[in-house]
Amino acid sequence: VSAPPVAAETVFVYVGAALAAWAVLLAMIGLSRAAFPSKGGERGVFAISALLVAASIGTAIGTAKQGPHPGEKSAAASQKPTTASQKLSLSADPGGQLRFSTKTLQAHHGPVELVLSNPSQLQHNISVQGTGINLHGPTVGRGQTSTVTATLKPGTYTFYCSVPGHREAGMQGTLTVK
Ligand SMILES: [Cu+2]
Repeated sequence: VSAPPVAAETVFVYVGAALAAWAVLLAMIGLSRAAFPSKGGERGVFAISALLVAASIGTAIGTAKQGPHPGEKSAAASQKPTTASQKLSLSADPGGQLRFSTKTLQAHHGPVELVLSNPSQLQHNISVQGTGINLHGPTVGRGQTSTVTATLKPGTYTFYCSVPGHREAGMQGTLTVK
């Protein structure tokens, strides 16, 4: 990549303006001097005209080839990691025990998605509690998933099942957010 797109567009404008000015100049000279162009000057006038037209086309192609501005592309790319949420997956005990597949989860601060798959015959959900929040995913039956999303600050949280009696019986764990 040679020149930045803005510079190429500016050059194109200048060349276009020069070409227009040249055409106007030729018309004025042609009107004021009946003999114009003289045999000696004819070749020079043609060469300058051809040069300006070629330069105009050349810069137009150069401008078109630039495509999207590099600045815009990198801005879009840098936005992605901040908007995408972290997905933490866990499951309920398939045999019907009141426990999750893990007692501990870790995440970086920011948007977090907790996804519980429930292979058990009991109804369960995934909930998260900590510094100022207590959120519940939907209570779901066998073969379904319960999801809860939250934007979490660094700290220690508890993930649990809010179906009565389940948390007390052991369906809970610690989510550490750094
Ligand atoms: Cu439960």
